[in-house]
This record gives sequence, structure tokens and C-alpha cells, in this order.
Amino acid sequence: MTTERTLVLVKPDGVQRGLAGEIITRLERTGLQIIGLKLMQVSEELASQHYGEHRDKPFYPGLVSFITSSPVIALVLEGPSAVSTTRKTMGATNPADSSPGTIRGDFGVDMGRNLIHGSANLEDAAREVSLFFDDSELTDYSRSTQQWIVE
Ligand code: DAT
Ligand code: MG
Repeated sequence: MTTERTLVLVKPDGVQRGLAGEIITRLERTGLQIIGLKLMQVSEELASQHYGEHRDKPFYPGLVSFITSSPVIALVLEGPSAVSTTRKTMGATNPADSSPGTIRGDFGVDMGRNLIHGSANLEDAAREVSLFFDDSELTDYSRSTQQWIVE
């Protein structure tokens, strides 16, 4: 089993709506381990680096203005299949298509207010983790419960 790291953002809508705790709880109880966490304001520059792949899309200006509009909570999660487990817990990009039981399906109704970001693949995860966190902000620690989470 390969251990992965992924970047999660509780987006401005999640923080403003008081859903950050609920969202983090759902991710935490999967068994993935939080190894970095901070509340931060995303700058225009960071937003353009983070969302560079969408630069030419019609929704890009709205996306950047939304992600920079109010603080986000950034997390790094680590564990087996961290990338896909996080994406599965989040639900589909458009909350209208997200299953009940997912974060976006339970708390969202609009694509432009979909509450959470999670890296799409391992390559994006490595890039995004280093965009949002210095190595010194990531903590390597072991949990006594780990043997009850991973065989
Ligand atoms: P995801 O966040 O699920 O990885 P993405 O990378 O395709 O989705 O897009 C990044 C964000 O941009 C997404 O969370 C919401 C917004 N977005 C994507 N497609 C959109 C669209 N067609 N209209 C409005 N916003 C969109
Ligand atoms: Mg994406």
C-alpha cells in the first residue's frame, strides 16, 4: 500500500458558513492523518499558480475572485490512497451531481460554491502541497491508533 499526500482547501464558502469543522471531521474520520493545517488568505498570485490549468476557462476570473475573497483552511492529509479517498469524500465537482453523503452533495447546490478543493492526482498533489506549505509546516508524527486504521 502506498502512502500518499494530498492538499485540501476548505474554501471561503465553507469557512464563512461555519462548515469547516464538519468538513474536516468527515475527512479526519476516514483514517487519513492531518500532517499540516492552517487558516490563510489566498493571494492573487497563489490563486493563479494553484488554478493555472483553468487560466483560459470562462469561469477562471470568478474562480480566482472567489478563492481570494475570504480565508481558506488549508490541510495536508496523508495515508493510503489519500488522493482518491479525499476526492471520494468530497463528491463530484458540481454539487448538483454529487451523491448524498459526500461533502459537496450534502452541503452544496452550486458549482461555483462547492466548499472544498482536493488535489486531482498525485502529481497535482505534490505541486499543490508545496505551493501552500513549507516543509517546516508539515509534521511527521505517529498515532497510537494507526494499527487500527491500517493493517
Ligand atoms: P475540482 O475542484 O473538482 O477539482 P476542477 O479542477 O475541474 O474541479 O475545477 C476547479 C474549480 O473551478 C471547481 O471546484 C469549481 C470551478 N469550476 C469548474 N468548472 C466550472 C464551471 N463549468 N463553471 C463554474 N465553475 C467551475
Ligand atoms: Mg481540480
